Amino acid sequence: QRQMCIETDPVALGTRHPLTIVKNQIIDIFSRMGFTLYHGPEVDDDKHVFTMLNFAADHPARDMQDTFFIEQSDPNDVTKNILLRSHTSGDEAHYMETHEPPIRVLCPGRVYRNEAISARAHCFFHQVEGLYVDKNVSFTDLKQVLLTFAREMFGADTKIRLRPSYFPFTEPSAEMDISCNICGGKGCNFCKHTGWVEILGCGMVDPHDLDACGIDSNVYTGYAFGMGVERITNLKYRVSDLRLFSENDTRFLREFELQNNNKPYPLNSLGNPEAILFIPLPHHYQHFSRVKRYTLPRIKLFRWQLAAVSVSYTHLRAHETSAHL
Ligand code: 2U9
Repeated sequence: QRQMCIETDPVALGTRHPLTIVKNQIIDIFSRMGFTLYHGPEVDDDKHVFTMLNFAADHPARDMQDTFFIEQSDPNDVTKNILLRSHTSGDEAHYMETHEPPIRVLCPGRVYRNEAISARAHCFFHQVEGLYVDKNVSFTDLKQVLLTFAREMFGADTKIRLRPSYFPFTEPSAEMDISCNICGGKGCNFCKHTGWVEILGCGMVDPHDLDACGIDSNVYTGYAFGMGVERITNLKYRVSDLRLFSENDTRFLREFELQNNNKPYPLNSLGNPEAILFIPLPHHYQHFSRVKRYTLPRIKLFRWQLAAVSVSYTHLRAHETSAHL
């Protein structure tokens, strides 16, 4: 009898990527506050990424220096451009076009910006943005939701502070800091002795965005927020070099094994199991990369730190009912 199967060594299972772990923690916290998930396209049109979000035709973000353009069919009309999205806000524009309020949606995804690659910047990163549109949505609602998020993510003692800022798509706008999770707000090198570290941007949705997406701004108001997953991950795990996230170095990825234990593999909004390992940048973007080969820096992450985070996360899950607003 012929042997039909070739015996092989067992295939080692990968571990979840640290950015996936943190993205899932963010999704988990906001899901418990009633946000649903929506994934939009990474290659999108100017209309959804910029025009509907109140970016002026000559806004610098529309510049070739900042955004990767795929196609420019009409040189006289920027709104016809096809591009790699530079933020996930276009997803919310797509969602608002096709859904009636009340809308409470969370849009995670990869975004692209034309940056020289270094330890502190990359030509792509990951965002999670949230949007809530309904009658009588106020800045107070936004503050309470973000305070709950900060406490769940960084510990029950975390304080928040909002500073006025500017974004084209929100008015008023703010940047949010949390009390430094290293020194507890006393001041250290990490927080540059201020006691605070910035974690996200937010604001009330500009009425122009609502109208542009077919929602009557005389009836509805909304808030929105956006955060970089790399930034939140660095705050939690102190990854010293952004490039570690996209090199697929298993010595780095294995540092997060403990975080993968006993967690189910969730399905994304398309019903597919999410990618466990990182998908490298497609080759046609790589000529933008100015990264040189370099030796792996010593990873400033110790087992006891991971274990400590696991414990606080388990503790959170045990108390999740208290998080309902
Ligand atoms: C619509 C209207 C408003 C999403 C928002 C931010 C503030 C923000 C940055 C955080 C760090 C991007 O990753 S980052 O560089 N984001 O500060 N994002 S409000 O506002 C929206 C989105 C969609 C229709």
